[in-house]
Amino acid sequence: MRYESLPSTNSEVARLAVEGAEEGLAIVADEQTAGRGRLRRSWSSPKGAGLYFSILLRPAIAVDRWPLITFVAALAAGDALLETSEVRTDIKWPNDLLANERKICGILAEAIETPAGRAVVVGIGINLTNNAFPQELLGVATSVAQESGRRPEREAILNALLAALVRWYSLLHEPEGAEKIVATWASRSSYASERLVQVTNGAEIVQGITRGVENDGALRLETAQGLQVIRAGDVTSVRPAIINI
Ligand code: BT5
Repeated sequence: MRYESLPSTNSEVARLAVEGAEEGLAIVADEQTAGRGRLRRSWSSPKGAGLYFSILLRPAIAVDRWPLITFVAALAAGDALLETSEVRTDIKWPNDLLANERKICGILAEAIETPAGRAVVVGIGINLTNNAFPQELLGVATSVAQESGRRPEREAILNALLAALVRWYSLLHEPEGAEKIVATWASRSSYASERLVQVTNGAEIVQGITRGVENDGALRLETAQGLQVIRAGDVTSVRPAIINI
């Protein structure tokens, strides 16, 4: 379903899911007036400047594997950008796609209760142009137009995204699928291992070196206090301190 404008495609899919919509219901909007990120943050969604997309999933896998749905979305969006626009992306745990270290795509997976059981709404926002970035995003965000040097082809990106989502989501339901998804995800993420990072989760801040991901998508972090398994938070890269002698 396509809309010119919606507050948030995730909210609309969630509303229809509660009314009984089936798995695969997908919504695209030209603009969002209240696009959301994680933790009540906002997702800048000006008209025509991005692909704002959400899909309803009713996964038939153990709930402890549901965090991998974010990985499925990141792999699918990465495929779509490479196949259609020759834009290579890096993945920052858990859900950001970066091109040249700037955010080109954000993913928001939300679990919801519906009469037909628990479901997930997966929202994907891909920046197509830089045209309407607000001031605060200028240094941290990028777009398909900027990275490819070409006019972004929204329909081609959407079609490739849908096809890639079907591929990776089907794999998630196969034996060994989760392991393959985690391995591919790690091979596409410069943050997955040997990276000095800071993880912020509310008031809690830890620093450490990343040591891969668990089979449910949690990040292993080697800190001064030992190995920690991180399930939520924001990761930022830390440059090793240069010590003057
Ligand atoms: C995300 O959250 O990155 C998830 C974004 C999901 C957006 C999609 S669009 C379709 C669907 N419908 C919705 O309402 N949402 C989904 P998070 O990791 O919390 O990052 C949010 C932060 O990214 C903000 O606080 C800003 O710093 C930054 N940001 C906001 N808009 C951006 C943009 N267009 N491009 C790059 N960075 C942005």
